[in-house]
Amino acid sequence: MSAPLLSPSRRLRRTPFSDGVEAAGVKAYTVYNHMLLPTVFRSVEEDYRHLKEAVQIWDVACERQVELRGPDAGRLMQMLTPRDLTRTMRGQCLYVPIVDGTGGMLNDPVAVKLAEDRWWISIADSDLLYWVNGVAHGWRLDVMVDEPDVSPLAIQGPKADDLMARVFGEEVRDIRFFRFGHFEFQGRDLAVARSGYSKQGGFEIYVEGADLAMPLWNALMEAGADLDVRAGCPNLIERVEGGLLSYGNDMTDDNTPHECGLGRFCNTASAIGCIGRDALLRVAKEGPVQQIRAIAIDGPPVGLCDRWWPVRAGGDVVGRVSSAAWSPDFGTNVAIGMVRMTHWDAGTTLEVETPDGVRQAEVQAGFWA
Ligand code: THG
Repeated sequence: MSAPLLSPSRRLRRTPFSDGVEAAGVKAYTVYNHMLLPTVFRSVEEDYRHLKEAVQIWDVACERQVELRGPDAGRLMQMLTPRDLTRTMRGQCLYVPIVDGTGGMLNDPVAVKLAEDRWWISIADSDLLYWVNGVAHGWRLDVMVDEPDVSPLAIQGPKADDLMARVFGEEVRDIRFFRFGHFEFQGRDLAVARSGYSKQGGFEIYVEGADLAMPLWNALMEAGADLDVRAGCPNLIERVEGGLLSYGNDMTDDNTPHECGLGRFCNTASAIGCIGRDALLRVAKEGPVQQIRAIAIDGPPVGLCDRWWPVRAGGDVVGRVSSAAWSPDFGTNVAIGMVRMTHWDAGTTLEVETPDGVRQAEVQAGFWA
């Protein structure tokens, strides 16, 4: 049986790169921020191998930007996150948990500080714009909040530096991790950051203006022909190996940043103004009772995880698996799950209820890559 198709419509937004993605033979999409996000080009395993060996161009326009502009932009940004932003400089990107009044995760975006009075929040898959607008209005802040015409294009893989240098000049090699600089393409200024949703290294170009999208896509494809550049996309296997979390899959607004293992991105005590601060300070005293773990699942390749798979010990449910894939490089099924404190130590044996049967599994000391 073949999987049903998704019916296209205006509500399911195409991206400024969709023509290029389709010319490159995209085989499957998912929906992210009401927009198309490619998930497969050749096969998930072929795409994975190529990502680790060469360089890929990813249409991640679905990482929409929530722009904050105005005198209260910085104040608003700090209200949204328990990460202390006081020492953040223009030109920096920051991975920031966004929490509600109960300390529940609303999103886990990359915040981009363009100027003292101008930020982009490069969001994961949730309608964060409404929350941010609500906060701005509720507190009568002097700030404009909207979604500008900005579409990120990621260049990922070990040959990303070589490809980018050909299009933007040798100076791109000097961009540090999670920093960005301004680079020119066809006379227009673009923010180019060293970041991206893989552990293979690379860049993200914040393409301002949909009219620039296909010219840039084509320029990169032409410049990288001899580097075996291909269209690619965030790769399930590679991101699970690397422990990159997916909002809506691995965590929801029922989870605190600490449960998600994002405590290292929180400075709750000094994040004065953060809306969830009091709630997080209260739960921080006790510590989380469940937390994200890397889990190895025994046996042959598992199928796609499109619902939480119960995790048991003895007969008791002690957690859930939220993302899983067969890893060719590690020779096991790699997975991300939420596990109760009583069973979260490395080496603990678990049973995972997958759709094709119960599998033995083991809590890992850390992610694979
Ligand atoms: N880039 C941009 N926007 C994004 C993503 C991105 N929006 C959606 C989604 N991805 C948000 N989620 C993440 C998750 C992980 C990381 C970035 C965004 C990430 N984490 C690194 C890690 O965990 O190793 C580094 C974090 C750090 O050290 O600061 O990169 O990918 N623009």
